Amino acid sequence: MSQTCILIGAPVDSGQKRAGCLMGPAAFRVAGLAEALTGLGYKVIDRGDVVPRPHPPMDHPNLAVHHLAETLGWTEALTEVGQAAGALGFPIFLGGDHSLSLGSVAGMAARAQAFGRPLFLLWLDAHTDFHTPDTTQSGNLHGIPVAYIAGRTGFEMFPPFPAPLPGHRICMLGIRSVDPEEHAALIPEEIEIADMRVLDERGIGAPLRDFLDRVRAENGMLHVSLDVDFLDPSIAPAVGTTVPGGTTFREAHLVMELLHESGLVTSLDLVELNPFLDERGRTARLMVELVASLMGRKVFDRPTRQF
Ligand code: 6HN
Ligand code: MN
Ligand code: MN
Ligand code: MN
Repeated sequence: MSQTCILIGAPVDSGQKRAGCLMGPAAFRVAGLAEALTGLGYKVIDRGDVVPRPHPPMDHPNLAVHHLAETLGWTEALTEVGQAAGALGFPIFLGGDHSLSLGSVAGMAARAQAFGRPLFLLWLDAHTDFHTPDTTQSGNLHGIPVAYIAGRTGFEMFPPFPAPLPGHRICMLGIRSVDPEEHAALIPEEIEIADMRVLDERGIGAPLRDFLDRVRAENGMLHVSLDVDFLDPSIAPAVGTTVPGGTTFREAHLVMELLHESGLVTSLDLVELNPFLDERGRTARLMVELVASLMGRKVFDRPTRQF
């Protein structure tokens, strides 16, 4: 892992209808993200909040779609900022709702392409976010980023995604809410979906280790996108799209610890935190603790082979 972390504030709120995610970057800062990383020995550069590119208003044949122009403006700006930051260190995108991943992952894909390495994606979420602008019923564009990343058609108004990811380079953990249109589109895909049933049966470590083996075998770069609703609402209430039956405190930390030990992670999104819905900052603080685990905090420093 790179020794410099670059914090990129992405106060995106246009991908859904419940205002508040725009306060996310500030909440992560107040919860001590930079201090946690510095405490682990990293150099931290906070480049402040990104400003979306101005974009002319745009309609979509699917009349449910809203804030398309704003989403395009964010996508363009975050792609550019992400790619530039990725040349300097380990980018951490502070969301903002999940539509920010349209830009963050595009930037990381462009960086991986420049390095001549394949990009892999770990999607930690209750949802698959596999709609296109044509299939979304809610019209909320935080529900579309994985389809863009995987190269589905229906994104002609967006910048072409740099080197779309084939399904075998995408793994989803924590899934428990899939719309019928997403389900139909996912069936023929090779995307690995470890939904909650799989995690109940196999535990969370096994599918993750399998995926990490594949990343390693191809010398891949790994982007992790962490949606607050990956976590059970009882421990992480500050999100507009809670779904019961999410991952526990320890399951989430184990994911982060395994990711750290793999040494494969090269960028991170923290998304969907809505501080307006939080209880005294507990969700923001939990997210910061999870980042600390991902970046190397552990109770005992024992060799991996002991497990
Ligand atoms: N997220 N599938 C639902 C929709 O409205 O399209 C929920 C999307 C949730 C988005 O997890 O970032
Ligand atoms: Mn444009
Ligand atoms: Mn999501
Ligand atoms: Mn979600």
